[in-house]
Amino acid sequence: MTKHERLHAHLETLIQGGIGPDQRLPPERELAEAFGVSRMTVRHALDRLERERRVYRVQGAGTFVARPPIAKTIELTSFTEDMRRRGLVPGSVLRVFETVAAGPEIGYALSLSPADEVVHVERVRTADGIPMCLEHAYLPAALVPGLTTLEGSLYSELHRRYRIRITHAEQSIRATVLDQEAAARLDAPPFSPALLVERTAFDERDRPVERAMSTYRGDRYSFEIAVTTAAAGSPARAGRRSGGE
Ligand code: 16G
Repeated sequence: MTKHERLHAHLETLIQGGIGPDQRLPPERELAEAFGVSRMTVRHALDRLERERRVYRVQGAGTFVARPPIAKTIELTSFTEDMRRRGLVPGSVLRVFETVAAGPEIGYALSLSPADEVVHVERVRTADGIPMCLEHAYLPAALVPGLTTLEGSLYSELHRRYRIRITHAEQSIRATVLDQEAAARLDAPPFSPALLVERTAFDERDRPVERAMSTYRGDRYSFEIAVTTAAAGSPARAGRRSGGE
């Protein structure tokens, strides 16, 4: 092993567990002496680690081991869980509960024929009593026999009553404006900005269970998605949603 390689191997060992995150690496001078290389060589090695975000430097204090990135995927949560995690009290105002024909679009999303029946639930979702989101959810009626109304969490009810657990979803988010009806329900000015989230949710057997359109007030909700470079070695997607005032 050359001196450079020994220095590199030593730094790797330190970073990968020799010393913990946010702990300081030995000073450049000390490393240079210990490995019989110039300080410039040590600096180049540290520069590279810094570019890879495995260490960070603090002016006048030294070089520290970076925390490994938190590998979080975009979490699939219900509105109820989402709000509780933020310390807000979730609520719902049920506007519509009906059984209707799926029609072409909902039918397509749920792998049903347009004439098949779906349960349509329209709710205004609130956090600490404040309207956050207007939600239309459509479920194949055949999957939820006997469901005639809904109080509380839809996902809890699906699990409690029908043993259906939503495990994954396809989701899109886009900008929109509130039409007059949505604005009235969300207590917002008409044509104010909003986020439309469309979701098709599946259970563990990969059956489409729900097609939902959730319209969030643009001033009360944001989606945060953390992205990392491939070099950071973590999944490219991570995220969380934030809500509240
Ligand atoms: C979320 C889902 C919605 C689902 C609801 C169930 C999005 C964009 N939408 O709002 O599809 O119906 O949760 O919430 O994430 P619940 O279990 O509290 O009724």
